[in-house]
Amino acid sequence: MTITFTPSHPIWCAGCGHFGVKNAIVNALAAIDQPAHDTMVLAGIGCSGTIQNNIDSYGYHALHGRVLPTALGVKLANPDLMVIAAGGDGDGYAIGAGHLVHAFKRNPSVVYVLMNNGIYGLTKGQRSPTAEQIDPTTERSIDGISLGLSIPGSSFLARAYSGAADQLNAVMVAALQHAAAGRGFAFVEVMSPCVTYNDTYADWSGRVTDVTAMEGYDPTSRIAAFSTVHTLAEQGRIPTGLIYQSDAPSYESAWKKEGFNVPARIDVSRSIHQNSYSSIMEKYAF
Ligand SMILES: Cc1ncc(C[n+]2csc(CCOP(=O)(O)OP(=O)(O)O)c2C)c(N)n1
Ligand code: SF4
Ligand SMILES: [Mg+2]
Repeated sequence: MTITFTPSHPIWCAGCGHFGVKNAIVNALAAIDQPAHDTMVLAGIGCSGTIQNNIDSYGYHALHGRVLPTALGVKLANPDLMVIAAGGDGDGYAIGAGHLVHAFKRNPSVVYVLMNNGIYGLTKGQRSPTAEQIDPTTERSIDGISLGLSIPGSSFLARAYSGAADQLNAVMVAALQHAAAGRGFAFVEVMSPCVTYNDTYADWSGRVTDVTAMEGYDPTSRIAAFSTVHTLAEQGRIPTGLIYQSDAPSYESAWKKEGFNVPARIDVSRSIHQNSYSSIMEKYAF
């Protein structure tokens, strides 16, 4: 198999958290032996939105906030692909928030990696929906994990931190395995500091708390996950790890039941359509 796309080098500032995210995706693809020619990475607009250029796979740069519907379209067209959507907190929690809600609800087997740096990095540091760190008195931050937990269809909710590579790698492998097994939407929020406009490494390093290391933590209990996430948040902690995983039915399992004809498997050879093509041409011929 000839791979026609050569990944380019990232263009991020030295120290940007997005490097860790890119490495984790590359490592996880290798860990599960995922072939590049069966992998599609799509990204939104932002510094985070250039990540698909740096991964050995097919790639697509979606409109700002529209990476999830585009990724869902790819999965719908060819469910055999590993589809990874990626983007920033602006892309996913502001302009794209409506799509995120419905992705949780539909539960397609797509991995979504949201790089949270609390700002719009690409456009030079405006506050994003998670900008609590900039001015805690004005606005409170959106919590994507709680949002996911509040929607019954959600099946995989995890958070990791670019400054903790081992945990990030483990979470990413689990997310890819969840999607590869057709278990539904694998949401990974990565706390990914922007060293240029909102350097949160020191703050976050002291606050991240791995729930999977907590004695008796049960990631299959939605109620326990809600309780733990909010208890930790009230203590000023940032809950990380595989927070929730369920067996909610995936979007594709519904198509399979209905006998949905997957576009990628439809025979589009000219001969199949020759009769209808000829009759249309006859209609318009002078
Ligand atoms: C429709 C539309 N509105 C606004 C913009 C301007 N814009 C470009 S990137 C961006 C936000 C980027 O922030 P984020 O998604 O958090 O990514 P980061 O750069 O922080 O990784 C915005 C608002 C745009 N490109 N398109
Ligand atoms: S501006 Fe911030 S988010 Fe963008 S590449 Fe630089 S450090 Fe990363
Ligand atoms: Mg951002």
